[in-house]
Parts: sequence; structure tokens; C-alpha cells
Amino acid sequence: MKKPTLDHSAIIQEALKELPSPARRLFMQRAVTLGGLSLLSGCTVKDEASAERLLMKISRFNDDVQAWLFDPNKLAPTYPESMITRPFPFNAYYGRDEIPEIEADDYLLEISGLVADKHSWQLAELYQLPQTSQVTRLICVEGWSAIGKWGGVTFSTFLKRIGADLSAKYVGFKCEDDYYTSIDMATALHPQTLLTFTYDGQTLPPEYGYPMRLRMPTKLGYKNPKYISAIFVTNTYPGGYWEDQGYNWFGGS
Ligand SMILES: Nc1nc2c(c(=O)[nH]1)N[C@H]1C(S)=C(S)[C@@H](COP(=O)(O)O)O[C@H]1N2
Ligand SMILES: [Mo]
Repeated sequence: MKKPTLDHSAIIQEALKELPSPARRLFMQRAVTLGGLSLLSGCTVKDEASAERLLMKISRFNDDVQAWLFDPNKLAPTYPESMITRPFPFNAYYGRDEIPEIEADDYLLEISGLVADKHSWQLAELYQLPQTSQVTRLICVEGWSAIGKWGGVTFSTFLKRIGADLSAKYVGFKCEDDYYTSIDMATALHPQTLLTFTYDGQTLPPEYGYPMRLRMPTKLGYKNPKYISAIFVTNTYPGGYWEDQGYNWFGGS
């Protein structure tokens, strides 16, 4: 049987695609050779499986680099309301005909993990939290972006209210569809990270995640869960729907 040959430059190209911004790609291009990458990850590239493992390691390394580069005080751009994209795009891993229909009366937000107060929240109770709004850009890796206005409670306020362990590594989200994702605590506490209940001044419509979506202008679209049904705080890496299929976990924008 023929030994599989490896295209090393293709592997590097693939790895570099994992890096989100041109500046970081350039940095990595300058900083590493394939030998360097192998050293960095501690694995030898000899077949496709090991190349795959290497890419996963690079992606997790990239998460660490992004976490390290993340400035908890740096604000993402905000826009005037006149710049809101109309109509705002809908996106999910399914079509519009499968948008979850959630009844307000049946809805309960579950809280678990490293938090002092694990009681479930009704919508009325969530609406009583201090509300704010912002006009920001949502960027999808599929190649589009759009400006929208979301309103809700600053997520750090909510995390403090439930007595979350703010030194924990991750906050995870489960959704009413089968979507799930998770974020780093630094981003969870960022001042522009909002747990939102409104879109453009109206109750969040079903397509944009009724009753609730997490909105972070510092992260790519797939990190912004809609139809949230459960929130948990943990030190165990929770992954995500697209992240587990190879999208970079940190997903900064
Ligand atoms: N529950 C849930 N949240 C989700 C998704 C999804 O399929 N289900 N898709 C994500 C992706 S990839 C994007 S780009 C944005 C799209 O948000 P929008 O429909 O408000 O434009 O939602 C994110 N959050
Ligand atoms: Mo997306």
C-alpha cells in the first residue's frame, strides 16, 4: 500500500485559516514553520489523522492566544440607529420553517453549575432586571455581517445576581433548538455582553431567538446563542454546536 503523502504547505494554510484576523495570521506566519508548529503542539505530522490532531491543537492554542490578547475593557464599535440593517438577516443551522416556537407561560431559564442561586427564572422576573441597549454589528463566518439593536441586561449583572463563581473558566448555554455554545469568563464579564430580550425596541421576535439571546459584539455570530433555555458556569470545557465541528472555540471578532 502506498504511504499517504502530506502536503505540508497545505497543512500550514489550513492551520492559518483557523486564525481569525489577518494581523494574527501574519504574526503566526512569521513566528512559525511547520517544524515550529510540530514542536509547539508536541505531535508529529505523519498522516491525515495526526494532521487533524495537530490542527485541533493549533485551534486550542489559538483559543489561548486569543484569550490572552482579549482586552476586557476594549469596546467593540457601536453605530447610530440609522445604520441598522433592514431587514436583519436570520441564520440558524436549519431553515425558517423550523424556528422554535416558545410559549412565554411555559418558559423557565435553568441555572446550574458553579453558582450560589440555582433557582429557575421566569420571563417576568428577567424583565425586571436593569435593562440597557446597544447598536452593534453581528459578524457571521459565512461571510455576511449586519448591524442591529439589542436590549437586555448586562450579563455581568446577571452573573453577579445568581452568585456565579466569576473565577470559573466557562459559561455554557443550552438552547431550545439543539444548539449549544460556551464562552470564556472574561468575555462573559465584558461590559458589552448582554443577555437580550428585545430586538430594535420590540420583544425579541422568534427568528432572532425569543425569548432570549446572548449578544456579544466581541464575538462571531455562532458564539451568540438564541432561544437560551439553560445557563451553566463550569471549569470543564463545554464546546459548542459548530465548535465541535471545527470552528474555533474562542471565536473573537
Ligand atoms: N439557538 C441558536 N443560536 C444560534 C444559531 C442557531 O442555529 N441556533 N446560529 C448562530 C449563527 S451561526 C449566527 S450567524 C447567528 C445568527 O443570528 P440572527 O439569526 O439573529 O442573524 O445566530 C447564532 N446563534
Ligand atoms: Mo454564523
